[in-house]
Amino acid sequence: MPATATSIGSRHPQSFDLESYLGNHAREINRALDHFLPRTATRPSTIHKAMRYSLFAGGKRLRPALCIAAAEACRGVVQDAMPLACAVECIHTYSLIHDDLPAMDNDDYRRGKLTNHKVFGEGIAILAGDALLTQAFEIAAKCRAWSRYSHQDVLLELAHAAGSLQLIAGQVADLESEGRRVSANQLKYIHERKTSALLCCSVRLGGMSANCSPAQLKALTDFGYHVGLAFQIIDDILDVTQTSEKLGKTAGKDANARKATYPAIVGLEKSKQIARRLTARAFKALNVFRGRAVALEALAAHLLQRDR
Ligand code: GRG
Repeated sequence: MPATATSIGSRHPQSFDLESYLGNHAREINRALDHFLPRTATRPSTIHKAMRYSLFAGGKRLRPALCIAAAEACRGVVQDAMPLACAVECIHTYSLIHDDLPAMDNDDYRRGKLTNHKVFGEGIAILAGDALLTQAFEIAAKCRAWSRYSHQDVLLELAHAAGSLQLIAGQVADLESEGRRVSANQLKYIHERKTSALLCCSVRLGGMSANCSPAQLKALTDFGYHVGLAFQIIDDILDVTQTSEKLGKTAGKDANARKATYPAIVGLEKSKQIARRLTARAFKALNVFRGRAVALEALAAHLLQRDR
């Protein structure tokens, strides 16, 4: 059943067919990614096969969809947002490949398929992640610039989200917290960086691709931050409530690795409550768009209600 923007109390009565929206955009995103990446036959073929293996393994494309939806809320066009949407997906896929490595989360399945290192070996998997991260900056460097936002702004945005103060910081804190007692505040620190930073970056870049106003950028930042936190809490809930088949990755890993999660610290019901509260905060941030952010609303509702 398509999620509707009305289902979590949207102010806009019209229903929004998110399933078609995500399906149509996923096809466009896949076409654009295919265009940006070197062909598998390009030497050295192994690395391009490995990069494409994980990139086209069936990811939900939520970050690029958020990027495009943010551009639309700011009256932008898909074509301008697309390179940045693809850059974010490349960074996301790199982080998953590296996260699955034996030295990190050591997982055999991702996106319903064997993980990159299981197919290509650890060395190539590390390099495929490195190459996708680099590819993201190449794609972003080739995009157009806008009167309010230069290439430098766009590149800094990506570097900040992926760097040692955000994505990497979250992963470091996550690794160091394994098997330890972690407070709710420390967990929030991890979620802000490991998950929220890239989601926030996705919507900010979408806004920038539409030459958004400073007030719109601020609203998108607020939206992305809260949706990102809710997203990770739901991910942790799914890890304990869903099967590996449904998730396309090994379920129950957090508990087995004695990982800090909201369900482990505050319980399932309270975790759901917190995710709902964060999503409501994200909704509130969209007020400035005066009804033009329907896709962002539907996406936030969907992320809260998703089952995989
Ligand atoms: C830099 C190695 C490194 C890691 C950074 C992103 C990350 C930290 C680790 C990956 C695993 C993880 C729990 C990430 C948090 C964000 C998250 C829940 C990712 C899964 O995102 P989905 O559900 O995945 O959008 P698909 O496969 O659909 O794209």
